[in-house]
Amino acid sequence: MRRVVTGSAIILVCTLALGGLGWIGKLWYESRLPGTYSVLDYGTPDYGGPAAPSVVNGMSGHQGHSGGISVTDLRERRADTRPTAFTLEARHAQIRLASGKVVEALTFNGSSPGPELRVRQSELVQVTLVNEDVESGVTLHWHGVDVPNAEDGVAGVTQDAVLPGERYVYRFRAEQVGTFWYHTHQLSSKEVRRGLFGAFVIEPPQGSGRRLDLPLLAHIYDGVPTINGSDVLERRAVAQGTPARLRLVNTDNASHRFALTGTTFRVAAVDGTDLNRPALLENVSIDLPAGGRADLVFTMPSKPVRVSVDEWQVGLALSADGLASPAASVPLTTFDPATYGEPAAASFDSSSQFDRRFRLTIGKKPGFFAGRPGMQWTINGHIYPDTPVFHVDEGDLVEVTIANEGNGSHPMHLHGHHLLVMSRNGVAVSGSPWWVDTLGVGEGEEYVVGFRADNPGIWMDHCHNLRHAAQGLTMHVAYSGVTTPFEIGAEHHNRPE
Ligand SMILES: [Cu+2]
Repeated sequence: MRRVVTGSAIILVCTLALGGLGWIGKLWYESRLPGTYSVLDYGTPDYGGPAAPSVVNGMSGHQGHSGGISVTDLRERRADTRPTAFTLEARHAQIRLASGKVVEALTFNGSSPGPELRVRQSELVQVTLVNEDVESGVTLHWHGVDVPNAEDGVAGVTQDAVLPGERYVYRFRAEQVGTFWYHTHQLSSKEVRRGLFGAFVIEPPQGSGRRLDLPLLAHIYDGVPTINGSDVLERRAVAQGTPARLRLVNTDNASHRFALTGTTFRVAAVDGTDLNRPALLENVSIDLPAGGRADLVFTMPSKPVRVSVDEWQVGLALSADGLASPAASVPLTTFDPATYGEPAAASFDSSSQFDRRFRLTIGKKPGFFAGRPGMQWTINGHIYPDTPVFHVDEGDLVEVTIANEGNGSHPMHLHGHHLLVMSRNGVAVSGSPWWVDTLGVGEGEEYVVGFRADNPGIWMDHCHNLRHAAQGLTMHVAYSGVTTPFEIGAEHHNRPE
């Protein structure tokens, strides 16, 4: 009797094991990606309830060619003025940091960060990208600038990667005043980390009006923390009474805590958008998600002030004689944009009639990503490339609930649009209208955000911890009828992440 039971058990176990192996084999098989594919060939279509789609636009890149509009046609039309022109040459270079450490970097024009590009509102910006010797190819993405889709710089979606010896011209109108940055969007998890980025500032037509106006880009090269490419405490002479604007930019993969000590200050803008009636702050630190920005304004006091980041020794000291070295200090109280400033009318709010409502839930599950087993990032339970495609029509008012049920925090970045943050963990935003393009979503947090679908195209929506994005924490927002002739892979080896 016992032998019969044991025999049955063995058969049952074997059957389950074989079935399990078969199931795992199927998951592996389905996770493999072809050498070349259109991003619209994959993805789980989502039309956003409760509104029914007015047009069923589940067209893939293949089916959508007839009657659709190509991303290449979505460009700046008003080219009536003479452009403000820049050239950025991507090349390998050795960079010697202030401490003497040498970094094998990828640079624009020989430096990293690349040159600061500064223009005034409504100028026509023209940037010629030249790839001298970056073998894997390069593009330029204008982080936070809601450019026409053809200028968005995503390899395999809006253009081909620019290979060594090639060039590519970007042209767009600078409409938004604020602090932005540019970076490559080809193999960005490797190329941005190694140095292919820089500051992009759009001033009001009359200029910024600040005698000290300085972008401060925090980045880690080869494990070495830096600000504007310096790994020591930089000192600068600033006269008392000088109006100052510090444009904090986090170009790193992790979120960082910035501090300005020795003075009171205001957070004038977040992600390139001014805040309404920002209050005076003191001894408050500012957490910036990867890719995020904040502009701090203050009047230079008689005593020295200092910018610090985390526990880094690197920093910026400002004083009358330029010699002071105030100690690093990062206050424990953290700036909260959800309650800062005063409410003001925005173009819509949480009580508006939304045409589409989506959920974007970040999680993790065991499975295969590109043929490799492991714990994988998921969006709404799907592993890339089956992560959702949010389909929208031009003009839609769109609500997205972003929930982080995975581990760690995820700086979610939607291209081509700004998101109005309406609530966090069920609590309505009570301060200034809070517009973002990069929203740090902490573990267990849930945000409700909204945007107007007013910039047709195929747009990435991804985690700006670029390592996570390369591991599949990426998806797309696609407008009805928009198609792309570009493909991931292909002869330009397009790989946006
Ligand atoms: Cu992430």
